[in-house]
Amino acid sequence: MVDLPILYTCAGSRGLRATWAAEEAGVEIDLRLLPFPPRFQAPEYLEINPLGTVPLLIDGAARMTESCAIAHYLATRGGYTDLAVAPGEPDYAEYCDFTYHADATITFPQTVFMRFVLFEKDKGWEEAGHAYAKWFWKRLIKLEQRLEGREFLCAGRFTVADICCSYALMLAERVGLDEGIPDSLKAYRERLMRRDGFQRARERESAGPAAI
Ligand SMILES: N[C@@H](CCC(=O)N[C@@H](CS)C(=O)NCC(=O)O)C(=O)O
Repeated sequence: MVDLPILYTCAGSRGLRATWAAEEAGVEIDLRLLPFPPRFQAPEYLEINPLGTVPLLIDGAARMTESCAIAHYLATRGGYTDLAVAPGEPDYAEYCDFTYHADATITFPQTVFMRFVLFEKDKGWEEAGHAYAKWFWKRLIKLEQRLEGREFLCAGRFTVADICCSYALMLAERVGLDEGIPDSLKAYRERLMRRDGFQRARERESAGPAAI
């Protein structure tokens, strides 16, 4: 019997990028849903991931803790598929850039907003948290401009770069950051959420408690 890659995640967390990529790529995974945040709600998880963060992918000897890297890995695990852009193809550079951009530049200010405004209200950091909300909205300019006249970010097709960036737009809606999202990006998000692969991923994650 072949061991499946094991994905530890919390429903609706950044791990949705990985669950979604697995569905789109047709890669079977052993999905293990944890309560959020695992460092407090499932402290035994720290033994397998001392960071305490989700997602974590274990595939044989490989262990990965970055949602965008996991999404790309699942899309290319058996060789390049249309879900990734291969070296030598047009837009390969842009594919790499937007896949990294998603978490490093877009989700980063969102998580500071969530910590300061939603999770640790009692610390008196709310004002700073709202400044991070504005910073997040300003940073959407790159996505907005790239999608002018395009349905998808790269190579004229749906790829992991879309999964990674659109997750940030979905998170924004859930945490009260939707007012600064341009209509064109809302429409992009709605289009991607209608995909069968997204619906299946969300359905699979619905078996666990929601993260946010
Ligand atoms: N850059 C990492 C960040 C992982 C991360 O911070 N995940 C959040 C959930 S969205 C988490 O686990 N937070 C709980 C904690 O830090 O204890 C990624 O993209 O996967």
